[in-house]
Amino acid sequence: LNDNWFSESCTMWPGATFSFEVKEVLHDEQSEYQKVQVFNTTSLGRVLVLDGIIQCTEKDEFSYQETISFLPLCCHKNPEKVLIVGGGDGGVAREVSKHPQVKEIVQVEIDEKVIEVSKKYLPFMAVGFQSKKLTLHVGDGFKYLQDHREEFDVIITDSSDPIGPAVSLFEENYFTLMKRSLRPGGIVCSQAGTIWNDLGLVTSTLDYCKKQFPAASYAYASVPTYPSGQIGFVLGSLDKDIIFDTPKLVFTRDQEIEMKLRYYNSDIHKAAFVLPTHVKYLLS
Ligand code: AAT
Repeated sequence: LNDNWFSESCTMWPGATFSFEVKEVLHDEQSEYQKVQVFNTTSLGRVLVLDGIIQCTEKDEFSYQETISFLPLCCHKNPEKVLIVGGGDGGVAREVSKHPQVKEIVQVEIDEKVIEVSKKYLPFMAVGFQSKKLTLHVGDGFKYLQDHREEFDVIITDSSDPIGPAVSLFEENYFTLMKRSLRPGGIVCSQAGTIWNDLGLVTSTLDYCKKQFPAASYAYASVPTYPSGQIGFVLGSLDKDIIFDTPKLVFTRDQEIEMKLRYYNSDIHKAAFVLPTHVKYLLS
């Protein structure tokens, strides 16, 4: 903190940084896994920061949480049982629990402190933990998958960046484990960095996914407070004929309102897979 301004700096995107003005430090603590901070800010509402990296802001968290949830859910013909890895703020659980076909959600978050702090300071996301569909475990997502076979229709990896506890979630073995834990026709969707700052990470994650799944693709959403203003996702499917960019389930306007969707709709779904020329062929 310099003159009440916080700057997000990380070796993953050297030489440039995003900053915001802090009104109040609500929480600042080193957990067993990472430094956990929550700020109240002048223009972004409340902000969760882990090891110096912005995880979500009250202003734009919905675009990330809705996209990482509804891209895979709406590509699946009947996503009854869903696994969320990470997502300790509760935002993805909040979105997944809205989906009419989802009956059961299991979530595995490694850091109990993130859950506790989110319940206290970020109730607009932690409301997701109140879902009756949800069973929450504290533990390592990688280890959890080692003990679960053919159980889930969709696996969403809402992971922090590959520094610290999330490193294993970006390895090829993780995609092997996810594949084994899916039911027939299953789909995975993982946070996978951006084409602007992390092209190496995007290509390696997509390659691992392609090696394990007969169909794989990359999509992105705009999130102004993430590095480069966007975030990407790698999707993999056991169904080789899947068409990722056409949702199987299209929400009506009434459903959008009832589900309080602020970013995701069926046009956004299709657009999320449209890539700029300089990466279109590289990532196809
Ligand atoms: N909902 C958007 C916020 C996140 S949080 C990512 C979560 O993943 C954190 O709570 C972290 O504790 C958890 N996590 C990290 N490693 C593991 C693991 N091995 N098993 C289970 N949970 C884990 C995502 C922010 C993206 C930031 C982009 N720059």
